[in-house]
Amino acid sequence: MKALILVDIQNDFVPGGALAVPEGDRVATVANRLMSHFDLVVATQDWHPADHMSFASQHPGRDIGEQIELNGLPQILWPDHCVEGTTGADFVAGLDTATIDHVVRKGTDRAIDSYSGFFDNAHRKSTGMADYLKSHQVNGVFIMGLATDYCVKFTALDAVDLGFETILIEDGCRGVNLKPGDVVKAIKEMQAAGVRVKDSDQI
Ligand code: VGL
Ligand code: ZN
Repeated sequence: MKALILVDIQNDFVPGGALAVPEGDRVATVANRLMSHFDLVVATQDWHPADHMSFASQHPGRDIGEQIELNGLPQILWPDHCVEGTTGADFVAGLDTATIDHVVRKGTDRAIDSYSGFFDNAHRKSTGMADYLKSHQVNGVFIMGLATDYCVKFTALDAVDLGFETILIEDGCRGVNLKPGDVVKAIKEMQAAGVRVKDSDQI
């Protein structure tokens, strides 16, 4: 069984949103085109409480984009984004949500970020995604969405670690590029870990 994992295709990550990823609005079309080719479609949502500790607003004197240490882990400070229940956290309007079989919400614990759709950044708590996929006999996952250099990357790395055959759909992703070259670096890191990279027209 093959699953399509749609990572964080939410209003705050597309132009006009709080943490806009350049061209982030392009990926919904790719997702809509691919969904019907899969046995199972799972979507993640970044879903933070309003006082999430990854928000620069929770650290007076600190700026967006700065790296701090948060409970022993490196943490980049972000603008307030994907606050639970807000429009910014909703799937983008153009995404065919009726075709999504299961939604996984992550980043719900104030004290720890969760880039991966499988685990928090300390790998302490699982989101239930792996169990869900395994209970549906999924052995291969195709991953796309936002952002290539954060949530897509860590979701793909965990998927490989968990033993799934993992394919990144490169044209279905866009990245933040906080530092120039971050997206290219992220793709190389994924490949080195065993992720295969394809474009959506090869699927
Ligand atoms: C993401 C930064 C903060 C992502 C989520 O979806 O890639 N990036 N929260
Ligand atoms: Zn977030």
